[in-house]
Amino acid sequence: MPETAISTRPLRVGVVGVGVMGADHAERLANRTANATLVALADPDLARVQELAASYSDVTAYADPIELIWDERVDAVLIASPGFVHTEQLLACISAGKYTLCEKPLTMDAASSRQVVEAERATGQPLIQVGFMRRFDPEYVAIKQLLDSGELGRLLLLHNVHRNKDVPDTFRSEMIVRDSLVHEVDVCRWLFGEEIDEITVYSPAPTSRAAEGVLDPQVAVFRMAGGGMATTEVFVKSGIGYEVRCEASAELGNATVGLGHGVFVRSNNRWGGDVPDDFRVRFGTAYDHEVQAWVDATRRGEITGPTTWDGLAATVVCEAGLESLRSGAPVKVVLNVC
Ligand code: ISE
Repeated sequence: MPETAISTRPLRVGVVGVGVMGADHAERLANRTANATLVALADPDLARVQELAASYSDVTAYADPIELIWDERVDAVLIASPGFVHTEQLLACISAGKYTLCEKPLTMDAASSRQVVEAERATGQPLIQVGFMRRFDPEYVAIKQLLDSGELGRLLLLHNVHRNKDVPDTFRSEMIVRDSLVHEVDVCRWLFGEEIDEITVYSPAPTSRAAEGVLDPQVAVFRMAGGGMATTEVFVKSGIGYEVRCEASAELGNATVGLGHGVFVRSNNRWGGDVPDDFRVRFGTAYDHEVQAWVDATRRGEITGPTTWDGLAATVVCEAGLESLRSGAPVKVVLNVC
């Protein structure tokens, strides 16, 4: 067990990346996570990281994430930097023997995800959890338990909806696959309990609000290894709000999650209610549970959430999805055991 696994005092966590999610996780660790203390923040934007660090007590600000990772005061690392710097940072965490919670995607492509899985395996110890927070959302946990109980019989189909209200014009077609659809890749593997065998990504005529050249919305179809299927609409400039739903069709019935947030009013033949603005609101409880579960498991010297293998599997599916998005044809997913 790495020396950083501790159970007698609060876990001292360093957060890498202080964008939207990094700042959100820093606040969660500082104020709402039992048995954890925020001790360091790192971001190449030194002014921003210093300003955020100064809003907490005794938090060191680093411009270089690698320095934070090797800081002896840091027991464990939460990576919330952009995906394209994850490989270097994850490899540093593995070398330093630090337990890590890494926001998705694990890395940008299958080759680098494999590199991370192999480096972690060489230590003989799982160290990294991937931030697929839907697995910690009470509604998703409930549908998982219902499906696993067998009450609805065999799962046949999943229909997912993943809508963002808006994204900057820099959010390109590839990011819709790698940063957004990747969540439903994990949900489908998790709920079916099997791998994805084939992916097709369709792109209907884009919304007029889409930036030049961006294919938004997209519809992905997965064929599961056991013969089931899943559809996912991802629409990042939907203009509605943050809507994430999952509907499961099983042999003896149907179950849906994602409708129960806020107050849905029905009156005078009309219905309506609030739609949360973004994922921090909709999945706030899931993030709290995810970070708490990671802190608790790390203090026991364990990884209990989605592993690097789950991260690698999602990267491989997304890579095939990008090929399908370009060609319009189904692409076989080849997930060789490494
Ligand atoms: C973002 O990175 C997330 O992870 C959100 O959950 C997702 O809805 C959004 O589309 C991504 O950009």
